[in-house]
Formats: sequence, structure tokens, C-alpha cells
Amino acid sequence: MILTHATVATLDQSAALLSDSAIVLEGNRIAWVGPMEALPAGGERVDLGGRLVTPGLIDCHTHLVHGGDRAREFEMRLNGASYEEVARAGGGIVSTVRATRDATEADLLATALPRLDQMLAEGVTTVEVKSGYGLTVADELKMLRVARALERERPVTVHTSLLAAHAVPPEYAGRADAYVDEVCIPALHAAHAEHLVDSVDGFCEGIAFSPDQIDRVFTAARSLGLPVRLHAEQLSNLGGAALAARHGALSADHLEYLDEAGAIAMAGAGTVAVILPGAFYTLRETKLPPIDLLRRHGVRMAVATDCNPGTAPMTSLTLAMNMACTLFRMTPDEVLAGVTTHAAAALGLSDRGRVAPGQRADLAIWNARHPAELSYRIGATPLYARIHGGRLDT
Ligand code: DI6
Ligand code: FE
Repeated sequence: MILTHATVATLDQSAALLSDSAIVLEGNRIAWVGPMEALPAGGERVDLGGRLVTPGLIDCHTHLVHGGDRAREFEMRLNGASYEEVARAGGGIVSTVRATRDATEADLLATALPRLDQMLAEGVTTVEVKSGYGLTVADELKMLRVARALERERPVTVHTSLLAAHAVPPEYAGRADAYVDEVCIPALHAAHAEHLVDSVDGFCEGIAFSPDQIDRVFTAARSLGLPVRLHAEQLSNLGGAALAARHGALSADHLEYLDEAGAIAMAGAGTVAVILPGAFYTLRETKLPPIDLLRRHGVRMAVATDCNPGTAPMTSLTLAMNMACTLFRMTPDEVLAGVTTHAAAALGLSDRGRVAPGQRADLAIWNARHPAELSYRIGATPLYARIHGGRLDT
């Protein structure tokens, strides 16, 4: 297939936009990118009439698979209920854990697919999906199996992360260390044996797991050769980003409370900063992630939805791009890199995220002329077509 008369944001080295260009696809790879006048005759051509082509978008941080929702809890809070009243009414993260445990794999797949479809409709071609609402070995594996199943149901690539260290479940209240030993680490071995896990995540926070507990999970992950990533410095600074960097983490995510020592550690390890404006917005957080600090130290920044029922009930990656610009003052070029090449780096994938020969033929074609339009519009879905692995789907 040859895409002709395209405007191409290659994300390759320079930020330059190629006008009136062609992209030659061979199988599931990009074979050639260049100006129309250099394109030899022949081939099955698709005229894009000047439309913008970007790499397929990559949502590198989601909790897409989960049971139930928290809409009633959202409503209770807005009607004045306190956090405690919401918790007593069975709300909060434990309600999602209960709903996820009660769901079958088929139930979880059926509720995840519409959310995934919303992402695909915005040009997503690779999505990361975490476990973390099962919190038993069997339920964590169940979530990961559903995440893998998504890839068989839709033209998308799924990267799975085991997030057993997400919350301490009620039956382990006050016994987080026992939960790490009896659930997190056994789940890691079991998921690895079943080829269900591509990376290992954790939530390092006062309300979740301490740096020492995360360190034990990460040490176990790395002994199996699995890369790690971490929810770090979201609500406070426990030095999670530096801990992640010491383990050569692919990413450290959220980072509102990151300090300079953490940014320096991330830069040294090549750890990507995953910026999640949807959770910032939903929590009405006021502490901004230190974007300037990350820029200054040359830490690559990705942008993702964090799609989860509690703190980011969103499936729109283009809305996350808009929020990253408006709330965090990131530039449209930075956020486009954040959902393509830097998001690929956050997943340890070097075969995608750029429009260049040899890269996977994962592309998004837009009813737009300039990349800034993608982060500028609110609530618009200017996708014209999506190509995953060389296959066009409109
Ligand atoms: N950080 C978050 O914002 C979510 N998880 C995490 O580690 C919250 C998850 C939830 O409330 O369901
Ligand atoms: Fe998250």
C-alpha cells in the first residue's frame, strides 16, 4: 500500500513536518517515506489529499480492564458525602476490587471492549493495560488474561503490566508485607510462567506500598528478566522515581511531587516520565508536575489517559493531550511525542512511535493539516483512518 499526498509528522529526529509526501508500506512495516516527486510509479495508492499522518497513538498507562464503575460514588461526593461516608457505603478502590473479583473473564472482556473501541476511534494502535484490581493471584491473572484477549478481539497491540502492588486488599489490612510475600511475588511468578506479563508496576505511596516493599517486588521482577515501571510521587514524595530509576525502570508515572534528585535519577537511567493529566484533573490536584525540571534534565515525557474508574474515568487520549497542554503548559510537539515515540520508549518498544523505514506500519490519519490541531480541539475526534500492522481500518 502507498499513502500519497500526505502531510507527515514523522517524529523522527527533527520536528519537521513533511508536506506532500508518500509512505510506502510493505506487509506490517514502513518501507519508504519521502516526497511525492521521488515516488516511483505503481503500487496500490491511497490519496490522502494533504491529510496529516502521525504514528499510531500509544496509550502507555491504562487500567482499561476492571469491573464496575464509580459513578454513584462520584455523585455521592458531589452531594456532599465525605470520603469516610463513601468508604462506608462500600465505595473507593475496594468497590472496584469487589466488582473485578465478582466478574468472569467474559464479563471483564465485554466491559473493556467498548472502552478500547473509544481509544481506537482516536487513533490508538498500542495500549498498555494493567492488572491491579484483583489483588489475589487468581484474580490478577484473570485480569491479565483479559488484557491479552483484547488483542485477539481488535486490531491493536496490548502491553500488559502486572500491578498486584496497587492496593492492600481488606483481608490484608495492616499486613502489607505479608500481602507482598503471599500475593504480589507469587502472582509475578505465575503470570510470568503463563506469558501474561510484559512489565511489572507498583503504586509507591503512603496509602499503598512503601519504597522497601516496592523494592522487593522489583527485585523479584528483575530476577525474572521483567522490566519495571512505577506510580511514583503522585500524592507525596517518597523517592519512588529514584527507586524506579535504580531498577532501570521503563517509566515513572504521575510525578506531581517529583523533586530534582528524582529527575536527575530518571535522566541517568533513561526512565520516561509518564504525565497523567486526567488523574490530576479528576482529583482537582493543584501541585503541578515539574515539567520544566524534566525538560531541563532531558527526561523524555509521555502522556497517557490513566483510564481507571476512580481517578481518571477517561478513554480519550486526545483529551489527555489537550489537558497536558492547557493544565501543564506542555507544547503540542511535546505531547505528540508523548503519545508516540516517548510512549513507545515507556513500553520498551523501539519498533514503533515514528514514521520511518523499518518501523511497524502503525499509523493514524487525521482530518487535520497540522499536529497542533490534535491537542487544540476539545471533544473532537478528527481521526480519518487508522492503520495497524499495515492493515487499514476506517
Ligand atoms: N493511582 C491512581 O490514581 C489510581 N491508581 C493509582 O495507582 C487510582 C485507582 C482507583 O481509585 O481505582
Ligand atoms: Fe494508574
